[in-house]
Amino acid sequence: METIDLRSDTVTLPTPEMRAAMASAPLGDDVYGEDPTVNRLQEMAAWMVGKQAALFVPSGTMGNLAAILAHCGRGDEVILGNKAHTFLFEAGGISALGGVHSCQLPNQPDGTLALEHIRAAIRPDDPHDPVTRLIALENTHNRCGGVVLSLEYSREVGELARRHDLRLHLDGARLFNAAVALGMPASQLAEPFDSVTFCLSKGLSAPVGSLLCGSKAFIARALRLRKQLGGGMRQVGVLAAAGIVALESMVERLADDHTRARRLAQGLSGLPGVGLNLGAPQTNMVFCALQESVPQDAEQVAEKLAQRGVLVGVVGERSFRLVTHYGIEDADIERTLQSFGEVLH
Ligand code: TLP
Repeated sequence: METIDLRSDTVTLPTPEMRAAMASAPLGDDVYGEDPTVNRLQEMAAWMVGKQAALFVPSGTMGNLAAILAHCGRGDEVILGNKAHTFLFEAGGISALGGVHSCQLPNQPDGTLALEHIRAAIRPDDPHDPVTRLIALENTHNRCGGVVLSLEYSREVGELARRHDLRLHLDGARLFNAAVALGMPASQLAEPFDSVTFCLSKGLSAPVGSLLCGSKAFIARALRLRKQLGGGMRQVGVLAAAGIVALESMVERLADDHTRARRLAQGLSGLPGVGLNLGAPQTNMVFCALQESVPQDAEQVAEKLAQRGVLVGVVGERSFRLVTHYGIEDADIERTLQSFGEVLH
């Protein structure tokens, strides 16, 4: 029985084309800036996101960390959401390693931060206060259900940031999911931001790596920070080669994941005992919850699903996250629905 792994799109394996590209990639020492494959990936990424330059980093976490440290000094403040990945799941790196203070605003169900909340959080010039330096958004927003932030909203936050001389960073781990869902180039969606992180190793299916994109001066600062964080890699073109294939051939395919997520959500909502706790999926994530009538909790249900070869993410006492990705086919969705039906019967 083949396992259906819906825990995350991070579980994707490289495509045969990626493995072939990795085996034959021209290489050099990237700490000297001499890996031609890395340089090519960085140029492609910068172009696709509409920024002057890009930096290959080992993970989305390091991309966000280097970005926030490049924008903020010790004691400076970043405004972000209380459901932001950077706030919840990056091990507090911005404060542990950068001394950056965070101001957490409530994420609205649509993944946004209310403009009036941002406005009220911007500090006056007062020696009692930390200096507000940065606003960080997330698109798609993971914990808000994989929802898409609109370009209009991002522009409004961008204007607010500029009026107060603040920088604006995007955790765009799944920026291409957002772009495909909106039918818009990623460069347009990224336009209001000073810096953007996006990941190759999620729906784009490369094995490792993320790109941090921004102005040349910003990327020069981030390069030094990457070195400080131990992220200077050597013949890393072996990984960048897979990233190039990901950007060339895996972006449009994300639409299939979105279609399958909708089918999964529709099927789950038709099962007695299951409710969609974050509404219909906009991209590749389905969040659902067990209703009161179900005597089992999420861990118990997940365990029984695992016995049937279906792996799901438990994100609360009674709730799950299921993520579609390269490697999940239509038949897997149907088998997942069938397994849920059996376990909840
Ligand atoms: N997210 C992972 C887990 O850490 C939760 C997942 O399975 O979704 N930003 C966002 C929005 C993310 O969802 C993630 C990974 C990251 C950053 C961090 O990327 P990595 O794992 O490459 O450090």
